[in-house]
Amino acid sequence: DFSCMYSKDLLPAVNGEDSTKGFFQELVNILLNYVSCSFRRSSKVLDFHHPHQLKEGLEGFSLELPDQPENLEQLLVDCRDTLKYGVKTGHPRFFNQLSTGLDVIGLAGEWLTSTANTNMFTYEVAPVFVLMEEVLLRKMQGIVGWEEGDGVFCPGGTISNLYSVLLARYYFFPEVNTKGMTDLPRLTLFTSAHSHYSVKKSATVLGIGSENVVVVKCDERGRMIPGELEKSIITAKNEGCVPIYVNATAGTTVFGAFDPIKVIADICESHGLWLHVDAAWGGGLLMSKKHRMKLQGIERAWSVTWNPHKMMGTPLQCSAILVKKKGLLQKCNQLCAEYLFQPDKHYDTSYDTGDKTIQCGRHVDVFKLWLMWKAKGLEGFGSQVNKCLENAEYLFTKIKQRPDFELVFNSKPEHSNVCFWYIPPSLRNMPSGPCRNRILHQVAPKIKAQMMENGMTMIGYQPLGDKVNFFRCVISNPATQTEDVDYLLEEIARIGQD
Ligand code: ABU
Repeated sequence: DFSCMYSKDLLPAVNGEDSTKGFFQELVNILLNYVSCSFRRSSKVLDFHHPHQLKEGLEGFSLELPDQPENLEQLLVDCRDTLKYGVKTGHPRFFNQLSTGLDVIGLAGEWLTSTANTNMFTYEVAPVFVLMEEVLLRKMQGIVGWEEGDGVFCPGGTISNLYSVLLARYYFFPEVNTKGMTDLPRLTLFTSAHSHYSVKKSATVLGIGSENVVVVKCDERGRMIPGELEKSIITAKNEGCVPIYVNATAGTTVFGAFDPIKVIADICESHGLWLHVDAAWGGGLLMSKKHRMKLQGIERAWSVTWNPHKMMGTPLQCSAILVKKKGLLQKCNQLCAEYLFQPDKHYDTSYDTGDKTIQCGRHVDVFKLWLMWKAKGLEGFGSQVNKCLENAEYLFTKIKQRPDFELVFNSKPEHSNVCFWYIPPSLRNMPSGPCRNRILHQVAPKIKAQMMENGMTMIGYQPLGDKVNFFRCVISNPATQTEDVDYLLEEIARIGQD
C-alpha cells in the first residue's frame, strides 16, 4: 500500500530494498502500459488541454509543489498523469516532428543511462560511455567517408551547428579565443534560404552577427543554387568582408531537400572556405545503400552535424558534431580546469574528453545509440530508413491522385518530407491569386487545431517564402504503415470539409 509510504521509506533507507523494488515495479507497469498504448492505433496520440487547464490542475493532477512530502501512491499517479497529458511521439500516427518513434532498445538504453547517472566529462567517472562515444564517432566518421576525425555528442543539432561555426572561426582566427572579436575583420557565413535557423543563431551567439550570414537562393525544391553561392562569395569579398564558412544542408527541415554538396565543395575549395554539412535530418540516409548517394560529396566536408535522434529513431537527444581535423576541438575549447582535467592522472587523459566541449557537465547520449546499433546493425538502420522513405513516396502518390489535395512541388520527395495543401470544396474552383491564398493560408491552422482537439493524429504546418500555410508530413517512425498515411489524409479531409 503506497498511500502510507513516502520517499524516505525507499533506498537508502534501512530495509528499503523491498519497498524500492515494489515502487519500481509499479512504475514499470505504468511505463509498459504507456509503451503499449503508444503503438495502439485505437489510442489517442494526445489528450490536448490548454496551458491554463493544465495549470489549474486536472482530476488530482496538480503541477504545484507542496511543502510537505506526498505519498508514493500520489507520486505514481503523478507519473501516470504526466504521460497521460503528454504527446505520444512514438504513435504511428504522430507526424508532427522530425524526431518520432519509440524504439524499445533505445528506450532501454535511456533507462540504463539514467540509472548510471554519470557525466561524460572525464574517463574516471564514465569509462565505458567515453569509449563508446569514441567507437560511435569513429563509425560515423567512416560512414561519412573520412579515414579519421574527431567529434562530440552534444545537445541537439543547433548546438552541433554552433560548434561548426565556432571551429571555423577558430581555424582561421585562433586569436579570437583571447582577443575576442575586436581584432577580427568582418566575417561572413553562407547558408541557403531553406537551411535551419541555427546558422543565423550561431552567428548571433558568437558575436559574428546575423547580418553577416548571407542567405543564398534556392531552386524550387529548396536546394541551394551553387552559382548563387559563388556570386555571393565574390560580392562579399568585393565589399571587404571575409568569407569563412559555408553550410550545405543535407535534408532541409521543411522540404527535405539536399544541397548539391559536391559542387558546393568545389566552390569552398577554390575560395578556401570551411564546408559544414548540416545533415541533422538527412544524415540517417547515409545508413541506407539505396539513399546515401543523396549526400554525395559529404566526405569533403570539414564538419558534419548528424542527429541520430531524427531519422534513426534514437530517443532524444542524440546529436553529433563530426570534425575532420583531429585536435581542433580540443585546441579551440580547452581551458584545462584543474579540478577536472588534472594532467597527472594515472590513466591516458586524452580520454577526458570534457575539455573539447563548450559544456562542463555533459549528459550521456551515446549508450542508447550504441545499444540500438548492436541490435540493428548498419543493415537494420538502412531498412528502417528505406521503409520510412517508401511510406513518404506512398503519401506523395496518394496526394497526386486526389483532387482535394495539392502538392507544394510536384517532384518525388528526396527525403521523407511531403508538403501539401488540403483544398476545401469552396476553394477548388477558385482561380489562384491573392484572394484564394488568403483563405488557403487559414485552412491548415484550422484543421490542425481541430486535429489536436480530436487527438487521433498530428501533423505540422508552416508558410515558407511565398507559399501560404501548408502541411509538412515527415515520416521517421518505423511503426508507421501505409494505413496510417491513409488515415492522416482521411482525417484532414474529414475535418477540412466546409
Ligand atoms: N531542429 C529541427 C527540428 C524541427 C522539427 O522537428 O520539425
